[in-house]
Amino acid sequence: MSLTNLSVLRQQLREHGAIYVPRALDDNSMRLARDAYQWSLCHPSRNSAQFQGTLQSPAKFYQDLLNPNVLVGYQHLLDRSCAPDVVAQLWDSPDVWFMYEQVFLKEGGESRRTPWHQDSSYLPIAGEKIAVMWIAFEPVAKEDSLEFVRRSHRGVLYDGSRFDPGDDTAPIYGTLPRLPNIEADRGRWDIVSWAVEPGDVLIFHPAMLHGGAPTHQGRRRSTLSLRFFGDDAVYSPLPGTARVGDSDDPKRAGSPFQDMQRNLKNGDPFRHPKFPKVRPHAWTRSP
Ligand SMILES: O=C(O)CCC(=O)C(=O)O
Repeated sequence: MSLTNLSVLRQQLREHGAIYVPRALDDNSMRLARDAYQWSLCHPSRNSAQFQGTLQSPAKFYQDLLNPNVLVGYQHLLDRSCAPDVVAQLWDSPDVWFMYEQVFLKEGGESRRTPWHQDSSYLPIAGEKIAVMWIAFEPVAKEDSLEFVRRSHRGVLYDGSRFDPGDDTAPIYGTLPRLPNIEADRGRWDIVSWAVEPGDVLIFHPAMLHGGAPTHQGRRRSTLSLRFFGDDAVYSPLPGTARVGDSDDPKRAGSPFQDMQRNLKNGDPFRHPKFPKVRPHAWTRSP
């Protein structure tokens, strides 16, 4: 597997923070990705959530992430698909660790947007070699796709979004700058998006401001986000936020992030036995 225009893709990922990679995943990799996605739907974790469609519509907007048994359902994908190799090529670096998965399903009418946010607002990790791979299982038109504010990974780290149906910018911590209302003033922002076909992927740095378009009547959007990190990733607790990894956050209790909060200090290599090294193929997998 080798990517075309690799040097351009590498440069754009570094500078713009998000790229479209056509035909990144071959048929076998897509089959493994579908199997993993189905496994997630069949094995909801306690992090799974059903968001309201819009305030007016009952459409489905389901997500799940960080399943503690993910390696049962995702082992073949991580081991035998080319997804980690794509990331290794883009980083020009052989070492790739898997952090966690996230599945989204929007269908059944007018679903709400995925609010603008940065994944980094939820994650105690810093580094250049961190990537989210967004894989869509149906063709997605540009206007129905994931959107990004170009170069925002070099800008402000905003507070997380609570995904409050009444206010996309409602903060989770109150200690970081509040998210701007990008939807209210889209012209002010350098927004990019791409149409994708199954096999194409979007890859972005988790500090990128991004948001997902709504889906409409008769449409379904099922997507899988895989999060990887590389050898420069360090533990970096979020400034002024006690919540990530806190024991009083039920979703995080017992999660690798909670262990890290106890055992790592700022700047330590970002490592945990639940985040296995997937390339080169020397698995250090925990049961
Ligand atoms: O697919 C979506 O609507 C949102 C995806 C997303 O926010 C992510 O993968 O981080």
